[in-house]
Amino acid sequence: MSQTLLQAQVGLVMGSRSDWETMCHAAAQLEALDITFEREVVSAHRTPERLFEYARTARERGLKAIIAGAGGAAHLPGMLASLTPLPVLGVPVQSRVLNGMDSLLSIVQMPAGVPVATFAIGRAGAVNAALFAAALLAAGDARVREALDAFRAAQTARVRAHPDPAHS
Ligand code: RP5
Repeated sequence: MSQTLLQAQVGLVMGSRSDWETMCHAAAQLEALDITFEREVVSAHRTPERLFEYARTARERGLKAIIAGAGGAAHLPGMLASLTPLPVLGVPVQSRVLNGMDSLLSIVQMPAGVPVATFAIGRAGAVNAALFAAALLAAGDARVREALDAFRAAQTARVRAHPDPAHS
């Protein structure tokens, strides 16, 4: 279980509780790789001071990367990136009205100098953000590197074992 009292390696934040339906997939992927993380709601608009506090203390608290999911006017990842030197991985949550295109464009169109690594809208983006965070950690952590290699090998083996799409 990676949501733990152990030192968190990754911060997993989202703009609203309603984003959990998407961001739980990032949490599940981090857990599968045995990467420790902390998770919480931090809203750029509803709790701006909490956002500042979270971002400004993130590095000294030992985080190595932050995965931030938000929908609509999705300013959370960009604001975090403006306040911390840590890598920020943005996940556009699929919004009800504009299907997540608003989230995607809000997150991806950062000005030069303040990068946010932006992923696909919805579940795929959440899973891939977790895998990308793992790849960042793997550079300096052999345990994560092995977990990531094992994940890749198992994924490939599953496809090879079940090539017929009509039969499991
Ligand atoms: C954003 O507004 C959140 O990230 C969420 O995706 C969206 C809607 O939030 P709720 O109204 O569901 O709380 O800040």
